[in-house]
Amino acid sequence: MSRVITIGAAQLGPIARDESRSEVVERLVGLLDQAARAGCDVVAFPEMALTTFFPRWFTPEVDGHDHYFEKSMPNPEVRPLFDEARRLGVGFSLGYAELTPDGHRYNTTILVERDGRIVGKYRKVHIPGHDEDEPWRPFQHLERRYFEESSEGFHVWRAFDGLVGLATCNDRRWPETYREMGLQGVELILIGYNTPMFYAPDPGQNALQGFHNHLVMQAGAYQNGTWVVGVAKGGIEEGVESLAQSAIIAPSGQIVAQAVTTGDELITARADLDWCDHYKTTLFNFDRYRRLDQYKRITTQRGVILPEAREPGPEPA
Ligand code: CDV
Repeated sequence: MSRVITIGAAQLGPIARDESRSEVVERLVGLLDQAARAGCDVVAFPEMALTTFFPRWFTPEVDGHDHYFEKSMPNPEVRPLFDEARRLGVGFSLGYAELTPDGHRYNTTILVERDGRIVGKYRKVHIPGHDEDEPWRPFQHLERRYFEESSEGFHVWRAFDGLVGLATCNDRRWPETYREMGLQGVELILIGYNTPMFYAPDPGQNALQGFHNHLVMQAGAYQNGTWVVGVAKGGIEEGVESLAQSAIIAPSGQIVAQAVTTGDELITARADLDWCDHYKTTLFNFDRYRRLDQYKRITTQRGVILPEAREPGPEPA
């Protein structure tokens, strides 16, 4: 049986602070319709795809942005997207801010199958930024104020005739993200992101945003023999410019489709999930070549521990 599926990445342009959920969902439905016409089986939407990226503003109370959070999914405003997905037979991933009934806030992404069922939920593990107001910055990145770090880890689900995983924005920079899913046999990882072009702690990195974005996702794809989709909310949102350059990456690490605008744009690619095996059974045959006993620091040590300084002495023989 052929396991060739058509994947879409539905990049979004800015979402204004006062744009309603219904207006945004209309945009998402429009992209989903385009995806159906292009023959897509699954479409990835960005991180926090229903609202503006609110962690750029400080509120004295942590619940000050709760109106941007979803208390249930699908809720009545998002329902049209699920209905359209089921009608068209196109699945999707969708990022949003989640407020649980017991008061926890997560940066969440769900995976929805072609029949409109939620088959996977991932809560962001690597939460970047800071948790207090830092007025020296031109804008804030208060994800650590408004979201908890999830302790639920990385999952892979059987969906779309393959093995599908989710990750969110900053997760894509960490090799552990991909390897955790690689060790579950992942064949397709869907990643949404909001990446400001201006990085306040070290503006020297600004010019490299596009390079770093593709560098980490291409490496993650190749080193784990998996398809990777990176999908942006790009453009200038409430005065803050964010990276676009959404991309679909093959298990070889090659980019096979890339967005050319910074606004709402669908890109697609035909993806042979069996192509993953070329890498999973050769260079990255984990079972044959990984050296577990040599990697202990990876799960037992968080920060860097430098080797002890030594007095200069004779060279080792
Ligand atoms: N939304 C994000 O996770 N953004 C981070 C920024 C703050 C560096 C990212 O890794 O793109």
